[in-house]
Amino acid sequence: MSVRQKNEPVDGGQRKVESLEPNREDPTAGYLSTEQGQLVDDTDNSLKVGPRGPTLLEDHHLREKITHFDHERIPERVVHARGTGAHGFFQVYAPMAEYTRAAFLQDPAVKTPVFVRFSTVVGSRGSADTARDVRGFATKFYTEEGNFDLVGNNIPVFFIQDGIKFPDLVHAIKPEHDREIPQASSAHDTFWDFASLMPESTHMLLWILSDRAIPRSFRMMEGFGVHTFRLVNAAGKARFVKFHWKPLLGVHSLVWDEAQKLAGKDPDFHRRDLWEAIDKGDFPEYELGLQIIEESDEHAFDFDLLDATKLVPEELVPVQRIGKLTLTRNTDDFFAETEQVAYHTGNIVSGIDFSDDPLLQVRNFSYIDTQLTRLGGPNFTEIPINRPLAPVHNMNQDGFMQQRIKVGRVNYTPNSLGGGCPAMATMAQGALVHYPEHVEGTKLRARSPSFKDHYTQATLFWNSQSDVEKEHIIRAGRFELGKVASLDVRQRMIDGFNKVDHELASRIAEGVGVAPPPKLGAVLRAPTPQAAAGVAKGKASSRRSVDRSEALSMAKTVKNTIKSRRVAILAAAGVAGGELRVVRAALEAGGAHVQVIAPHLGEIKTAEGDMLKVDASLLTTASVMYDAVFIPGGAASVAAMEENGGFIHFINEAFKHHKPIGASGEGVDLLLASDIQGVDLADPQSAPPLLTDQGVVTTRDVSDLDPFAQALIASIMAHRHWDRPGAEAVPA
Ligand code: HDE
Repeated sequence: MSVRQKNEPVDGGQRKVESLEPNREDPTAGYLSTEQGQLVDDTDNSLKVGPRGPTLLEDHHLREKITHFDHERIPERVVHARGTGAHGFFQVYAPMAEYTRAAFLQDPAVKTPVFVRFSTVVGSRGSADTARDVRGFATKFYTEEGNFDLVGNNIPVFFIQDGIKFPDLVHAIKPEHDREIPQASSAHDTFWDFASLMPESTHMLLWILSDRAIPRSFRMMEGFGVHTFRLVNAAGKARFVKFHWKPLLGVHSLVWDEAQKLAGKDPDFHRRDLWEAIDKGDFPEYELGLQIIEESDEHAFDFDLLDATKLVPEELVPVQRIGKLTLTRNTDDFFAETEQVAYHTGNIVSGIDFSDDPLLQVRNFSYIDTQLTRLGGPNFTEIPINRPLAPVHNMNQDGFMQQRIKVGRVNYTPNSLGGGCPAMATMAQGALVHYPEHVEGTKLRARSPSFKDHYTQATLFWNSQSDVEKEHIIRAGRFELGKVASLDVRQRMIDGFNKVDHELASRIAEGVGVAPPPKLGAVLRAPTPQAAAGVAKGKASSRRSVDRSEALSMAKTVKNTIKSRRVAILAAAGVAGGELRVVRAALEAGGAHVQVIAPHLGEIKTAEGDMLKVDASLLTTASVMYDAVFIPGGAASVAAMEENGGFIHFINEAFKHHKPIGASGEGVDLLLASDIQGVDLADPQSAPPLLTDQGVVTTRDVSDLDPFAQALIASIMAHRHWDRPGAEAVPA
């Protein structure tokens, strides 16, 4: 597109601004104007006395432009400051009337619009996406009965049981107060000091140390409502419910070394991944899952349903998948949409209700309160991204930035001058009538005894992990505590882990200069009798629990697709263009996104003599940005890459991060020149022509590359190949 000349508006000089949707506008349409609508003749030079100044105060356009700029920032979120959002829709699979009267969960033909914001918790707005952290997964459903916000995380439990501890938790985990170090990291003294004194956080700590805290993509992580909520049907019958999001691409993670490197190479890794996926039409999909629990089963488990440090094992209450969320549209205006969206756990619709979880109860106060500061006043509900699609009629008025112009004299109820309106709705008409829960008790500051077992589910999580996942938890523990200067804190935390599992604690201890703890007898880890009594209300024999839960491990997640996986093809001048194209076509047919990486941008000449477009220069990219790598043959190409440490490093790193690697023809020689070890590579002398070993696929025979491409695809589906003893030895 040619650059438009000054005084040449795209719309031919019409001052009408095309509205794409209400509240959306195209700033490039028409002539440049001030906020007051006056046309501007020059926005490049301030008004001066003579060309060398001084500048005049009467330059209204200048002052307005600078003033507006000066006020562009609003306070970032206290937590979850770093995030990214997308639009989409939700559709239920079948009417859910048996369980809930919520209108948006009845008709499979209805597409309810949603806006989802994913986030990290600890870092500030400009921090890196790949920090070890919980991810926020907040969904605003714009239902016909008003907005329902499911403000969840990608981890099903939380650090604390009572919201009154939230400021302490957040103060401890954020950068340390006196020095504002470290950014977006829990690996520091104040966090582990707090955590080691808060046994209730133990279960969550295990999740945080696991690979769940370093997701590969927002598109490949689960979501959880965390708290127990209620579903209530039209007859008023209530059941408890836990909300889940299940990603159709499966649950996949990065490795920690990769996550740290990405924080430098591409701090926007997750944001970019989501944007590009939606842009390319790879719409992220998640099924909404419900665990429904009869009220009569409130005390049937060996934990309290109101305790947010506990999950309901899927083996005890299966997750029913009842509908699907699809993200289909990127934002037009990051600030107006992602930054200004205001989620609130209190935003529910008729048929969905709260439980008495003391964490949820505090959240129901906090979210609206925080918006008053963040968005500057009570009218944030009128900002387009927050406005419900359902009509709004009420007597709220005035305040900063009021957008509505309310007509008439009547601004109170009851009234007769306004005909008694607006009228009150009934439950049958969709009014948000709260579940009439019966409550009674003594006013006191206390924690229920049924909340006191802090270790059983931490041990359940640990026992449910695969060996590889356990190893990653141990290493993460060594990293986190390894950054803690205080020996007392490290010691106390090892003692805490010892109550979860002796091997876990001893192995972390080994890495952080703490003496291995003694093995504890089972009795020390069991819930106190008081706790057990509190849960079961005297019926201990009926309490349900499990020792292992497969759903808590990522090992058996979905591994049947390469859709949207990023594959790097390494090439230089003289590359075997035929090999490259055949394999690329097969990968793209499977839905992968393939990029040719060469020493420079532009084009390279293939061995066949034609020109091949380069997608990225080696300088601007890195193996950590890709899921897999393929090296086609071409003697000159491979010789050039052998001379370039950058390509060798690329391969070393991909191997170290357990990624699928493919090489054909002379491409195998580049693998031989790298530092990868412990795998068999196709060798013209001794090995079979096509060889797959620990996710490394090689062939010398390039006459028919189809079997090779299929083997590489299978390797990419597996996501990571953990069974590589040589990976740790690779210098990268
Ligand atoms: Fe939040 N949380 N939170 N939180 N939270 C906020 O609200 C709070 C908790 C979660 O993308 C804040 O608008 C308290 C659990 C998400 O905009 C704030 C407590 C879970 C987001 C707040 C919790 C969450 C927030 C900051 C303990 C998982 C980002 C800015 C009682 C179920 C939403 C804002 C977005 C954001 C308070 C605990 C999830 C300060 C007091 C548990 C996904 O209001």
